[in-house]
Amino acid sequence: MAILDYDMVIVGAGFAGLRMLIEARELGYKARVIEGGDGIGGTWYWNRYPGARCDVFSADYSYSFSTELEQEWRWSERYPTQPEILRYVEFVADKFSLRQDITLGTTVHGAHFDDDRNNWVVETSDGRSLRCTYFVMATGCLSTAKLPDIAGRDSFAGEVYHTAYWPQETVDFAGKRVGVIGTGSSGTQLIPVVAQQAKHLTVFQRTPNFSVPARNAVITAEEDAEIKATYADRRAKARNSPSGLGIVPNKQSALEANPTERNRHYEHQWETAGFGFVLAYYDLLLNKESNDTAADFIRAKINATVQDPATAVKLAPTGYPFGAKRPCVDSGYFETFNRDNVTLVDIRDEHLETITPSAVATNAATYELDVLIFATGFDAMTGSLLKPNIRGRNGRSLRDKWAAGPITYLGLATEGFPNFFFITGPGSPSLLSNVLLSIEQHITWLAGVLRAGEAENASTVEVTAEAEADWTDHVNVTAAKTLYSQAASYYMGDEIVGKPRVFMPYSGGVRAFGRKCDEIADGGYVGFTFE
Ligand code: N01
Repeated sequence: MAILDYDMVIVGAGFAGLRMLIEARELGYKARVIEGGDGIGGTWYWNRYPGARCDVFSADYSYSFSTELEQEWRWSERYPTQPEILRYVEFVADKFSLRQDITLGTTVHGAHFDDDRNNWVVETSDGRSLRCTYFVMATGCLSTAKLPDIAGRDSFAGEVYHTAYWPQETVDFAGKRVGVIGTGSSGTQLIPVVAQQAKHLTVFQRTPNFSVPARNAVITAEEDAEIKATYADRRAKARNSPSGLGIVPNKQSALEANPTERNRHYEHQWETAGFGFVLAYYDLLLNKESNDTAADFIRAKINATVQDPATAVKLAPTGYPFGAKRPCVDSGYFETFNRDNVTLVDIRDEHLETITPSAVATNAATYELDVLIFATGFDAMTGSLLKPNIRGRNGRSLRDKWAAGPITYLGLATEGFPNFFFITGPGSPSLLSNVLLSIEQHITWLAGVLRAGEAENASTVEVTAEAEADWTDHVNVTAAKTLYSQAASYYMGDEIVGKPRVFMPYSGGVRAFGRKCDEIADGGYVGFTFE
């Protein structure tokens, strides 16, 4: 008999890892969380760049498992800042005494399934090997930051930052020439804040993004009381909605509304909906002609906001449907380009050639800088799952198995890797949903799988090749009905040169996904083997 260190080892102390730890305790397991950072919070520990906040309503981007927690915590804004979310995570960790089961500052290099003993050996950066029954990667979908492959990248001698590895100390931009490469959600949040402080800001944009206004606001005492009185309803609505945001999509097609009505509706959504703008009509992501109406509306807004016509043209997204690449939710992004101290460089016109010790150079000009910020995103969805060398039955590596793209059952498990699970992995609604809701759904459902395994005295829980092939096929068929493949995006693996081009998240929505999971559970966890 092998001696087990833990029943479960969980990688990552972000929202998913902490929630998994709470569930593991409920299951009666001895569990350990291994976290690479020197603090808990995952995404919200690392991404502390100026302007960082969530674009999901705070009350929805919160745990639902404890009514006491819901009643005790008071959110101050609709869209909470990174420091507020981190305070929430710390509050949860203290309230539920989680810290004693978390090891910080330690990464997992690799893990292998021991075929003889039916358990996992997890290798950590402090040289230890932890033996456990269940191995769970709760590493998040956007946690392996990506640096661009630009000649001379590492030669810059000034201050260099990546939004996803922002230092703890305040960065002072006053009197400095700052360059930002990247205009996704992180860049879009950071740019307006840096522009207010820097002597000059140069933004290097490759693909213009669709962005809708956040319309953030303080949550008043009355609103807080209302939120607290209606949490149960709110959660039910969220679970019953496609995105997990509780927004009921408009049942009308954009093409059914006449242009005046449609414009009025878009105006209303623009003022109130934030990310929900994408649900203004049910078919915006299904029909290109419908999508064009929303895309045209947003382009007109950009044009009306940005004073310099040439800059407005550069900022207007074209060539891909609205929503097919993750839209941004901003606070004063387009207005920032009306400032005298901000320059937009469109690197589709001016090819970005090299980074030197003091500048970023294109084929047209050299931009001298004191500070260079990479807002260049992540190796999404599979990056963190494939970083450690994970080997399943007979030493087969996950990297080999997923060489042509991830194959999973429900985004939770993969055949040949018994007792191994990942939270909001490829094949689950993950990045297309309110990820907090998806995390909790995945974890509570996984608990049901594990209980079923225990009821059968099984030493391994594994998915079948047939179940994962069918599910992966369903994920592809569902995505093929949408416009998602018409954009180069991290949903499709386009963010990394050479990454297989497959659509990774499940686009059928959290409601359909939840129902499918319930159906599988009711059928006795069809697609799993318990041995
Ligand atoms: O990363 P991104 P992000 N040369 O991949 C550019 C979540 N999030 O950190 O579009 C030049 O979106 C790249 O250009 P292109 C949210 O899910 C949420 O901003 O590939 N440029 C793009 O402009 C979000 O979607 C919140 O052509 C290069 C940018 O870098 C996700 O995290 C806040 C380049 C990367 O954008 C990721 O956002 C922040 C190169 N070689 C983040 N390589 C909220 O909740 C990349 N780029 C609000």
